[in-house]
Amino acid sequence: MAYQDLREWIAALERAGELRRIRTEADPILEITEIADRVSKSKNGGPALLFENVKGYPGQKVLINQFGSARRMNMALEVNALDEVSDRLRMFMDVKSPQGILDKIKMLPMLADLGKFFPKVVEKAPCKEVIKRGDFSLHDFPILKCWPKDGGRFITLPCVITRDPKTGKRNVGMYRMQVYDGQTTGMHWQRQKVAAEHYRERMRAAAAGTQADRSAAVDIMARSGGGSRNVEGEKPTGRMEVAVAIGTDPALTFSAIVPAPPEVEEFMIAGFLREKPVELIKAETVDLEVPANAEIVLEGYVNLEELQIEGPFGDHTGFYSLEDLYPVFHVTCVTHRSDPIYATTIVGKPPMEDAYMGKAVERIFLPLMKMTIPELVDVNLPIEGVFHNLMIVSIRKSYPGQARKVMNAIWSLGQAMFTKCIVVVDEDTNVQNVGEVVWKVLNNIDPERDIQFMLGPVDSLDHSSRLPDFGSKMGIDATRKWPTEGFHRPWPDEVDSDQKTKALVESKWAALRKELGIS
Ligand SMILES: Cc1cc2nc3c(=O)[nH]c(=O)nc-3n(C[C@H](O)[C@H](O)[C@H](O)COP(=O)(O)O)c2cc1C
Ligand SMILES: [Mn+2]
Repeated sequence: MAYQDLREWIAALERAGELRRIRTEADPILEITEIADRVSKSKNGGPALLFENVKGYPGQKVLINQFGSARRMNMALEVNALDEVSDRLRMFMDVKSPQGILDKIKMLPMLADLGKFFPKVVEKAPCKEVIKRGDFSLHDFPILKCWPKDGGRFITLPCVITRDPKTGKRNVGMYRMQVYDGQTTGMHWQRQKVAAEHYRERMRAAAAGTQADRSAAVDIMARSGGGSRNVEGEKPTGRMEVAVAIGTDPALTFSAIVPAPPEVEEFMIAGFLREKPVELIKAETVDLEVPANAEIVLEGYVNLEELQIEGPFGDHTGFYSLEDLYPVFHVTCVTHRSDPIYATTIVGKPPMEDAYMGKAVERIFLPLMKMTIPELVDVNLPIEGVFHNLMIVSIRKSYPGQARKVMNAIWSLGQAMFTKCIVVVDEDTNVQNVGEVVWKVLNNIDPERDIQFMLGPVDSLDHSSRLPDFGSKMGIDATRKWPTEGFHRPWPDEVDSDQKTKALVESKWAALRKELGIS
C-alpha cells in the first residue's frame, strides 16, 4: 500500500523503530545540521529525526534523514531489496509482442499496472488547507542554515515543478533554493538539468522575432540554466512559472532526484514506484499542477533576465560549492497544511542521507543502463566517490577495445556524463568489493596504455576542473588485455589452491576450526 503522504510515511517509520522524536530544543541555524550529521555518521545511518522543539518556531516540526539508511530507502520504495524495483522495471521493458491468447491474458495485469502510473487530478487537497497570496514570508518556515560558511538558509529537499513550453510535459527536479528574503529564493538548477532546459526554451521563445536573434541565441546558450558567465548583450524578457512542493510521500520526493530522460515525467516514475497514481491539484496562481498531499507548496516564477549570486553552500562533495549566478524564484503564493511538517536534508562529507538515495538510483538504473550497454554486468558508485567522481563497472568483454566503448557510452548517458573516473573490469571481478577492485585493477593496468582521457562536460560542483562545467574525465581499462589488443605477453593465473586440496581441508575443517580457535 502506497504511503498517501509524508505523515503516513512518518507513522510507518515510527512503527518500524526508524524514527526518533527530538524534544530537546534545536536551532535550525547550524545546530540541526550538527545533530543530523552525527546521526548520519552513526551505525547504519542512524534513525530519521523529527525535531519537535525547533528554536524560534514553536509548534513546528522538522523532518530530516528520512531516507538515511538502506532499510529506510527500501521502506520508502516498499521493497525488501532495491533489486525488486529493477526487476519490475525489467519486466516492463522486456515485453515481447504476445504470441497467442494466453500471452495476451498474461499481459493484462501489467496493463492494469500501467494505469497506476498516470497522475490523477483532484479537486480538494490537504496542501490547500491554508492559502496565502501575499501575506506570507518564507521566514515563517524553519528552513535550515546548514553549514557556517553557507550563503544563508537553504531549502534542501524541494520538488521543483516546471513545464516544457514546447511539449507541455512536466518535470520534477530537486534543486536547492537559497532563501534571499521572505518572498524570493535562488533556483539552483544546474545548466545540464531539465528545468534549466525549460528555462532556455522560454528564453529562445522570448528572443525569437526580436532583433539580434542570432546573438541572443548564442547568449542564451552561454547563460544556459545556471550561471551566466561571459554574458553580454540583449537579455530576453519574460518569466517562467515554477511550483515547489516540500514534504511529499517518499516515492514522489525520490522521483525528483532520479536522472530520468527529459521526456519522462517524474509523476509517472513516482506512480510506478508507489504503484498508485500521484494525486495532483491545480496551483492557485500558476499554470501547473502540484502534489495534493504536499505539506507546503510555493508557487511563483523566475524572470528570464534576472540572475543573482547563489551560494556558497556546503555541498554533497564534502566541500563548499562556490558562489555563482542563478535565476531568482519569486514566490507569489504559499499554500500549506494547517500544521505543516518541514521536510529537509543536509549534505556534506559522505556518508549522508543522499548516499542511500544515490545507491537506490544506482540499483534501479542498472537495467536501464543495460539497454544501451548490453555487456554491462554490474556497477558500483562508491559513496566516497560522491556519485559523479567514480563509477566501477564490470563487463562481459567480447571484442577488442570494448572497455573504451563502454566508457564512451557512459559519458553519453544522461547525467552519467559527469563521471570523472570510470573503472572497467572483467565480469569475474566483484565491483561491490572495492578491495577486490583495487587489487585487480592496479595489478592489471599499464597506466600509460590503459588510461583514456576525455574532455567534456563535468559536474557544476567540481571545483578542480579547468573551467566551470567543463574539464577532463578519465577511464581506466582494467580488463585483461588480449592479443587482438596488441598484448602478446602471457597473462598469469590468479593464485588459488586446487579442488582436491580444498576438499581435503574442508573435510577436516570443523575439527581444525576448534583446534585453531577460529569461529
Ligand atoms: C538532496 C539533493 C539536492 C540536490 N540539489 C541539486 C541542486 O541544487 N541543483 C541541481 O542541479 N541538482 C541537484 N540535485 C540533483 C538533482 O536532483 C538530480 O540531478 C535530478 O536528476 C535532476 O532532475 P532532472 O533530471 O529532472 O533535472 C540534488 C539532489 C539531491 C538528492
Ligand atoms: Mn526530469
